[in-house]
Amino acid sequence: MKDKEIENLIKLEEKRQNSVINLIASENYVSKDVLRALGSVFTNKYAEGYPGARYYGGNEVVDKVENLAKTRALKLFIRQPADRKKWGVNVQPYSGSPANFAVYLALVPLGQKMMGMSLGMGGHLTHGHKVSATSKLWKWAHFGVDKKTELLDYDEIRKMARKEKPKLIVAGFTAYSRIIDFPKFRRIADEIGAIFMVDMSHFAGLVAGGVYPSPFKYADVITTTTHKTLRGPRVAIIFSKKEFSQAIDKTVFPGLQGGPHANQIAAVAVCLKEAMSPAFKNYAKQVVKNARALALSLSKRGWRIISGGTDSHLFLVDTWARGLSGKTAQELLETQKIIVNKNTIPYDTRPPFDPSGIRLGTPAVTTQGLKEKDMIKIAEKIDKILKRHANH
Ligand code: DSN
Repeated sequence: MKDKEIENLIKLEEKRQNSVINLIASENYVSKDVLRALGSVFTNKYAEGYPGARYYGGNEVVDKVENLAKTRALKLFIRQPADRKKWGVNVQPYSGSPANFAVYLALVPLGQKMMGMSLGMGGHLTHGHKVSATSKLWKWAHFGVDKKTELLDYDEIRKMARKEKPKLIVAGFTAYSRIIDFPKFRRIADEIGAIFMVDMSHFAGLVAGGVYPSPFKYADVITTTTHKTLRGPRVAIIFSKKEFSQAIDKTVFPGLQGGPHANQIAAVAVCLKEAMSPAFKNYAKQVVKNARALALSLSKRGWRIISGGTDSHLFLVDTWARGLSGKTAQELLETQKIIVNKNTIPYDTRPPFDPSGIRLGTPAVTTQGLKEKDMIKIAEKIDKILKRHANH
């Protein structure tokens, strides 16, 4: 590179990424092929519109890329070709937040009510958190987890849905480690005539790998980012039942966005193909095995795991139970090159910038080839660093 300052910073970040144990649940390491597509000449091209109907000339190649990404997205997540015909897919959202925003704008009149998991209990900013624009433009009802089991309580969710009558229910999480019962959510949505949306951003790679239930039989709309367990670039995909697809497409473009990022779409196509491979299925399996091994090893060393374990790629540790705030735990671990993020735990009494827990995830370390025996070593290391500062 001619720009030595940036080249140097890229090298430094490469070095940093290779020298740490990365347990951030929403991060991963993409393949060289995904990087190649991201850094390709597709970044030069404007392509407002959709394949075959663009506002700029010269899109014959970009059309092929976008169509390929769409075909691969449907093929990866929907086994039966006949079922694929029932779904539309949009690969243009710049990221997860605009994807969710586009769905709401397309399907729920402004000012109406939606329902989702609160951020503090494990949901997401765009599921109506108070500082998100989603809560300024729509009303929200929020469910959490049961105080004792720390699991979703479907009877409570049903009661809330019947009382609040939201137009749309969103199921998805950034910090809930258990399997979501999609059939139950579907039944609740049907009882009140609500649209059922799943935000599978965190666990999309696990669904693709067959180690987490697929929401496709139950949801009306499914959004996902592509850079977490799916191990692709930082964009998003919206799947929707055909009856909703036209409204969603119009909302993504021209409603919310201008030109799609063709280099990102090319990179998504690459990651979707990679996720169809047997190697990816093994990867997804190992991600969950590793998360379980790490949670179990920490639990054996006296660290309280929220809900007692995990069925996915992540889990929360209640560090405050031993007198360490999440922020302190994060900082202590970082001094020893273990990277995690502080996180609220259900019913947290501490503030979000210094909450009671940390979130750990295994997508990135599994990409690096680590297995259960390595998780035990990481747990030992975490324990050694934290217990010196714990109150018991
Ligand atoms: N910020 C992401 C996460 O870390 O889970 C979700 O958007």
